[in-house]
Amino acid sequence: MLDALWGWPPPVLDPAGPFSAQVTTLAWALFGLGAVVTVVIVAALWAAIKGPSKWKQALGGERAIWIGGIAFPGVVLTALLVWGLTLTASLTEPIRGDEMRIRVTGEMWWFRVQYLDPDGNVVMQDANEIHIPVDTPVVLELESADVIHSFWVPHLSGKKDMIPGRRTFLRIEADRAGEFGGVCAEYCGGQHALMGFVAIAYEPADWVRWRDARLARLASGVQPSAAVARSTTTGGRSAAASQGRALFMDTGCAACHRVAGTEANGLAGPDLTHVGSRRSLGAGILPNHRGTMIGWIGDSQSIKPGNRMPSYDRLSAEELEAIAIWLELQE
Ligand code: HEC
Ligand SMILES: [Cu+2]
Repeated sequence: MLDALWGWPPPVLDPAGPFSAQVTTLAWALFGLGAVVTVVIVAALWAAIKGPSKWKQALGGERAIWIGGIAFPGVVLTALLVWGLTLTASLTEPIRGDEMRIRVTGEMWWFRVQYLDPDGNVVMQDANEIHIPVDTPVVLELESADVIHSFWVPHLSGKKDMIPGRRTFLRIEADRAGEFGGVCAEYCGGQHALMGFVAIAYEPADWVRWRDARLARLASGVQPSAAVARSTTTGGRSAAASQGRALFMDTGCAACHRVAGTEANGLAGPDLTHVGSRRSLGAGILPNHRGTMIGWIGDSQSIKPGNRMPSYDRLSAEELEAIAIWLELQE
């Protein structure tokens, strides 16, 4: 979540994968060589203007400026430019072969996530988080539904703009399991600062288990009733859950949100098929539990003013809780 970005060391200096490690190395090299160039230029100026006369003779006044102030910075900065461009070209290379593919679409102010098969067909849908296996390069296909956004998980890669009408690519890879926070890194309107994201990296076997569980759930196609049945065993909440389901379908939620296996098929908002297992709500800004779910549905306009979901303050506390209970079961 967003606070994961405020730790020490800052994530840009704490790479968790080969692509971000390259970016970090480049950043240190830019910083270090930038400092060297500055010192050399100042020294050349000093030698040219104020240096002892024997230095002036050796460097010939103007010659110091030509060497230290023009030739040296020219060579160093050109080398850094070539290195930087080569690196960014390799990070943003499109799909080559059988890499794992995930399409991420920036929307005001959240991220749509679609897992693709090798042919580019959508296999699973989600929002505001991606789940990846460690030591596996993943190619993200970045798109935008409205304005320019930018995708950035500093632990895992560089940042790349998401541009309307165009598809860009970004390679990410994790070398350790864990949760890595991300943000939109290009100002995109009022709630830009609250447009966050979580990347979750698993050991490969755990990732396969995670994926198979999701695919099995999707294939069963009956998860809501199964979930309600399951809730009976976890505290007799099935009445509330089925009331929540009915409210979800009848109060307009289903027009904007999709829950696979139900009649809810809206596309304007985040896919809620797996919202119960999400780490966060509101695009990375709230931890996900019953209280925040109720708060978000009842009053998302206070939490994230101007976001594209209306506050449901006309629903009673019981109704909000019933919807939250049903959504919790959508794992
Ligand atoms: C007009 C379309 C619209 C309607 C109607 C709507 N939502 Fe939303 N909903 C959105 C949008 C857009 C977001 C993303 C907001 C953001 O993060 O900027 C969202 C976010 C959410 C989230 C957080 C998801 C996440 O992963 O962060 C939940 C939960 C949610 N809505 C539940 C509901 C429920 C329950 C209802 C009905 C009571 C409802 N929504 C009605 C558009 C809608
Ligand atoms: Cu933004």
